[in-house]
Amino acid sequence: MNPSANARSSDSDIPTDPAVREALAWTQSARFFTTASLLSQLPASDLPEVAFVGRSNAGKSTAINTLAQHRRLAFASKTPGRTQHINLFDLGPAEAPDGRWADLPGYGYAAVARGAKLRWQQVMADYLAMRHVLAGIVMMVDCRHGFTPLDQQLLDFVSERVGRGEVKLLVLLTKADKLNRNQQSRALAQAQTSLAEMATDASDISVSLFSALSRQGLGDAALTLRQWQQSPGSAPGAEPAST
Ligand SMILES: Nc1nc2c(ncn2[C@@H]2O[C@H](COP(=O)(O)OP(=O)(O)O)[C@@H](O)[C@H]2O)c(=O)[nH]1
Ligand SMILES: [Mg+2]
Repeated sequence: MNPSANARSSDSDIPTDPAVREALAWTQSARFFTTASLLSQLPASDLPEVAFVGRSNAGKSTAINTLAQHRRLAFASKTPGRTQHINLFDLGPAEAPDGRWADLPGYGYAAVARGAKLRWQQVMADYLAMRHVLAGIVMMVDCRHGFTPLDQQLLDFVSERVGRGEVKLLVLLTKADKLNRNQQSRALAQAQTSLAEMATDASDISVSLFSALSRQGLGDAALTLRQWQQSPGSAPGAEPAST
């Protein structure tokens, strides 16, 4: 990846907040590391890892590519359900990566053969339950649909780790450009209400509107990911409460 490509944005796009600029420079350092189709193939690691999850077609690949400012880092496929493995990306300095992203297979795509679908849901479930370095989860949800039953199942599945503060959660309400201001506020309020049920004193849960098209929410998402990398909180009790 060519770092000078970061200067691509038009003037109005350049964030003035230095913290946002720094966070975006960091997310833009994302580069492909490796692919695993079995949990046992994942590298042993102590880098804080963030998993990207979402229903097929929710905009997960597009969100990753937008954060990374990279057209094809995560393949935004016209055939959803095709990415049936875990892709890992490294972040930070080339010689000393300081964070990692895991792009998990999208779920809920009906045309994936039932056997393969179950197997992949199991790989994802095992990853989310057992990956020790997992510091956070970014869930992409189409803002027009809100949480689907499958999204809700995944949230239920991770609620214990999230509730303990071991794993942080950011929900990106994607494709926000498809809604007007009022609809956006409503979608955000609804998602906040659902997520409030998961909140505990220890949890770190946030939700934000996001659009790859308008770049709405991009700076905030980058800031959150940067903060997670800097204080992963994977050692329970090691972190002071933030509120
Ligand atoms: N209007 C709009 N379309 C988007 C946005 N993000 C993704 N899409 C479209 O939604 C479809 C699915 O996106 P993709 O990233 O492949 O979804 P994935 O299956 O979750 O990885 C594609 O046609 C994208 O162009 C967005 O922010 N705005
Ligand atoms: Mg995809």
